[in-house]
Amino acid sequence: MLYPQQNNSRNKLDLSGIWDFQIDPDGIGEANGWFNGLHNARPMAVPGSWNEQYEDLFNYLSLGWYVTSSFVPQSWQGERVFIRVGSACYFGTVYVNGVKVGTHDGGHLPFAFEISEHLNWGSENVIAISVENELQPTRVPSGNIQSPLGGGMLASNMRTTFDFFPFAGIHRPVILYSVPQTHIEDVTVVTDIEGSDGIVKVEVKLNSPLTVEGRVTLSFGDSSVGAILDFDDGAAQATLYVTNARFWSDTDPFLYALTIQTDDDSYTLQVGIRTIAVQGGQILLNGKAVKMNGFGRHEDFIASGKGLNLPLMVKDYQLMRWTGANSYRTSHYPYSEEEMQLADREGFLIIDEIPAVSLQFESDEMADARLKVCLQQLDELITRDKNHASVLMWCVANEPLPASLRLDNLNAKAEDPSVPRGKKFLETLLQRARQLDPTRLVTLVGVMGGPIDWMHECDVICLNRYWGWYVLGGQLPAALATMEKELDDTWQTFGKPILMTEFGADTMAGMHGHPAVMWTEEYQADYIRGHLAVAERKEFVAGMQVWNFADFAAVQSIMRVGGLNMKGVFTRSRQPKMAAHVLREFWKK
Ligand code: BDP
Repeated sequence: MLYPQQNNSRNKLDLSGIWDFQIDPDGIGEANGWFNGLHNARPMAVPGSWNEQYEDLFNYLSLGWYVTSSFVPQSWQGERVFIRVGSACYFGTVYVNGVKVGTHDGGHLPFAFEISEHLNWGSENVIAISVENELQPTRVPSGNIQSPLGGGMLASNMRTTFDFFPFAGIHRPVILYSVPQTHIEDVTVVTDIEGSDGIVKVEVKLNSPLTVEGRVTLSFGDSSVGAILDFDDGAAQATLYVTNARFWSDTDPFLYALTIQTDDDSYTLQVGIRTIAVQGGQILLNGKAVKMNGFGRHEDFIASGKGLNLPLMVKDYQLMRWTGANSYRTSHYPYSEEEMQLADREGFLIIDEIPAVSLQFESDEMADARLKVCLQQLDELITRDKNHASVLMWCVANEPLPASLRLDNLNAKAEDPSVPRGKKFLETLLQRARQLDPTRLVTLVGVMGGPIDWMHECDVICLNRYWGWYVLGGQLPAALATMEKELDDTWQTFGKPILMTEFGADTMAGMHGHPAVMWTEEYQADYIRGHLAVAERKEFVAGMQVWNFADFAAVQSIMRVGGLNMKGVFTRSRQPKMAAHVLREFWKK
């Protein structure tokens, strides 16, 4: 799905701003024509979650209506016009001038509907979007089911299965865009390396099965290489050779501009030439071993919730660089497209994850329903992000949970029917990811005590481990020894690169202790120093990703002080804890 852009053949109108908003807990809005205007509206920022914009909406997850109006220029008439929503959590319905134009299931991914037939050209148009984020067992991520890890510990007032606040609303820009009647519908770019030369393979699809000629050009400074695109049945391929190419990497994120030109349309993408592979215990970027050091993160901030927040995004990249990080995982859902563009430009190595956090497989029926959702999410994610140089890996799940998992007895799961059911489910996703994109690595992130048998199809073994926090808390020497042994055993089992995708300790900024006890800044610093020191001795550890970059909103519970998960090395307002300096000591060397 191409990101909208403005050029001579295309137009783009960003509807970000203050919209009218009204909650609809009884679901009466549609019958009463709320799509034409709200009778009791209050202002609401788009993009943004509604929960932290008003106290009374903090815990509200049911239906809410957004209405605005937009002038569509006369000059757009004759073009095809679409409305595109970057993300609505969880279910969105779009109306234009009173007509329902489409619905979309699932958060964190974009969707678009053609609205050409419903527009008033050269005048105002009423745009309405209703959104609800009810926690439901068959949604992904799921809510309102029992978690094997004990729902009450992580979530008291909202029954999530996952450990972050279920922010609701329109989280990313709503855009009106126009394209020509015959237009470029999709572009797929795959790059390769031969010696010092770069190879750029381009596939282009038009929206109609035409036999026409177009052109593709790759430019860098004053030079360019190009090729003819011979469209047959609306599809064309070309291969470009770049002698002495400048390869994209975390240390030199060089991007070329790739432009597709047809008689009617043109589209430009930023392209990095790079390869990605694994060999033994190493991840190879452009044939050379690279470590993916950094963080698990969240899209989360005061007031904006999960809404796109551009200054915050720039600041977070600067802070990550300050620690020496070069990588992160989009835990636990796809991040904004703007964020992926910045990762390309700044040279961050991304593990790109669908919203499949804390999947459960308690029955065939439930597993089938969730698998359907996950397959759609994977499809949508790969369609959206396949051309980003920064994306090295697709991650199909975070901490899928066997029904019998218990943190106090990590081995008790013989005869658990959710184990084979889960294996089939996860392997289906891994295979689908590989089939949709054979050029990238595929993985899933395993929970402590989860079946390692679920990971055989992964290219990289991703482990979330809390030795020294949830298990062996306050006993760092024993915790680190157990962690080291587990790493060695896992390497023996798989012979594949291992990434620690989570390890961390809740820490109240400003709390100190000597000796270092749990929750103090000293404990978190020692905990992270200990983990990084072990990892340094293991060549097969291909990266360490601390949980978490910053403190983030979780659901209220006895485990989350002030409703926050405090495992950040930065506070929620982005001030460093002692541990952030420890990261610099290791990653800036
Ligand atoms: C892991 C989850 C993550 C949690 C973290 C924690 O993947 O979402 O926030 O633990 O407990 O299990 O802090």
